[in-house]
Amino acid sequence: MDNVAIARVLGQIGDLLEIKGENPFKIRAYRNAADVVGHAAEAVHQMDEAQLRAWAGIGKDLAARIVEIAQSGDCAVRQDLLREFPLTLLEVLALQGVGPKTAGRLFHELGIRSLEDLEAAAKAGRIRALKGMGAKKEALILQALSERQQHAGRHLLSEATYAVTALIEWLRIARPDVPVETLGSLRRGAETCGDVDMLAIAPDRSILDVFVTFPQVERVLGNGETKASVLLAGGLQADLRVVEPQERGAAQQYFTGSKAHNIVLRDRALERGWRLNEYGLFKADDMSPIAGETEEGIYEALGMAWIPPELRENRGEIDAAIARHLPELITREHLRGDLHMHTTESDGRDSLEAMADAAAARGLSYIAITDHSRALAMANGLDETRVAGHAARIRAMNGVHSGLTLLAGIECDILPDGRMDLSDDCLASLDIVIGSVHSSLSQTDEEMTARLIRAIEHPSVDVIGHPTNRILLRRPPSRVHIEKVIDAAAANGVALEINSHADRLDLSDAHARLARDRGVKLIINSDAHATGELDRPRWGILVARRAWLSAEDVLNTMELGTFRQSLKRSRS
Ligand code: DGT
Ligand code: CA
Ligand code: CA
Ligand code: ZN
Repeated sequence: MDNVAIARVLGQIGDLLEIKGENPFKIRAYRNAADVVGHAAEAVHQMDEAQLRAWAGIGKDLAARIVEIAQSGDCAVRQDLLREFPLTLLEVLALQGVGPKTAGRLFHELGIRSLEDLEAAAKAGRIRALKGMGAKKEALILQALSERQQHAGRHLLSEATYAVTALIEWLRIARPDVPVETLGSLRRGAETCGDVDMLAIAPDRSILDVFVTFPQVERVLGNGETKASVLLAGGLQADLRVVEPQERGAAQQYFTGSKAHNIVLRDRALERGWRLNEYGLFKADDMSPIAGETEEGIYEALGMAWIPPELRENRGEIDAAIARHLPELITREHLRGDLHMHTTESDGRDSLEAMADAAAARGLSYIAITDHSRALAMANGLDETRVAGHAARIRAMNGVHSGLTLLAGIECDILPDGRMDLSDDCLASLDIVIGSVHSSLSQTDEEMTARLIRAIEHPSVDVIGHPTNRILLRRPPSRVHIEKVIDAAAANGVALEINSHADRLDLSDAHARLARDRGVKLIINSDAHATGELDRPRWGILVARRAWLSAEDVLNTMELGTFRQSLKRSRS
């Protein structure tokens, strides 16, 4: 089991203990263990109890539990708890506005075991009858249920990727001779995915039997001659198809999609008297094969260049491929800097020194430390005095790592009326300023648009962070007239962020493409709150590629000198 999967089981135990009303220290111990394991750089399944006990907060018992989970996928403590509470109660707990106390009461007092039970009870008005709940709470639960319904069955790109990485590793260990790859929305880098489509290239179906025995399989949905389907822990469905080498390209092309892209290609084949399907490209009259072993062969036969998967959405890529004018897409290797990260000075988990070490280890040539400003009191945001001290410490770190430059920055709150949370002098004294909205998210679109434009017009704001504030599958983007914001950014030389936090991916691919088309530069940032999160730009890069961006569209691909000259503060 990989660290994320082990952390999920530990987190579930913490949740179940809390529903049960167990000792808070015990609950906290499991939550802490989930956090530590989930963020660990080492593969926990390769560690023994003694090594685990060296970690803060992991005692003898907990270390034994973790080893048990890593080896078997489960542990006796969790099984005991599941005899008391159904696993589906955790879905009730995960609902916006339902804490462990509420979940426990719903279970004990109303016999609610699942989301279905909860919906029935809320609709029948039985929740308001509980002491201290009321009609308002009941309405909130119904609203949370309907929001959940809209996202039902979709998963974050990052979560699906972690699950599939572990699954592919499982297959590789058992059958190193069989190539396995991921297709569908995951290969296209889409921000969420419905199910995972996988392909194995093999002469027979035997790998399917390895696939269905993956320890994180919760239920086998089917295991046939050429395809098997499973439901993984966390509710993600994965399909594995087996094809022979001569069909590989056709299967890759077909199951990568998107459906809209495939339909246009299929029509192009039909116009030529050909057939295109998951087995190959054929002449319609005698079904003799034209292409199918490679994707390139299929695209070339249809008169166009091979198209990167991220572009396959029928948004102009087919005409561009025919004209041989596809963009040279940005890659991870182009990124030289990361301009948005937090330290223990505000709400980060790691120190300034640790963040700099980690950035240097990743080969970055410049970073900006951008802790929160005072309006985010919850995050221990900085006032002007603390900003000055912190900036001095950041700048004093220059020279510690040869090849890494640290910029003193801030992620300054944009107040509800569009003013900045820190004084003009303070902001002007820094190397880079990100302006971000973190409060009053439910403003009207007039208010939010005016608020962002006022920030964009501030002389010291260089970047707008996570411009729409969406949380994927949880919170819709704020209401904002995005084209007006983009045009204001273009007019003022302000860059817009692609925030790589897998829950955010904000700007979205469509908005980032629009911004580029209107002359705005983008910056791909990690928004890391811990050293491990400096790897997040892998998700932001996918957004940028889906937005058709090249390296020159993204400021932090530039050398430090050019980068700094491109910021608004040095242009005016
Ligand atoms: P998802 O799973 O909702 O995130 O999105 P996809 O794109 O992975 O869609 P999925 O899993 O339903 O199917 C995988 C690919 O298979 C899809 O992108 C294109 C291809 N495909 C599926 N159904 C059809 C179809 O009816 N016609 C054509 N031409 N292609 C299809
Ligand atoms: Ca899929
Ligand atoms: Ca599928
Ligand atoms: Zn932020």
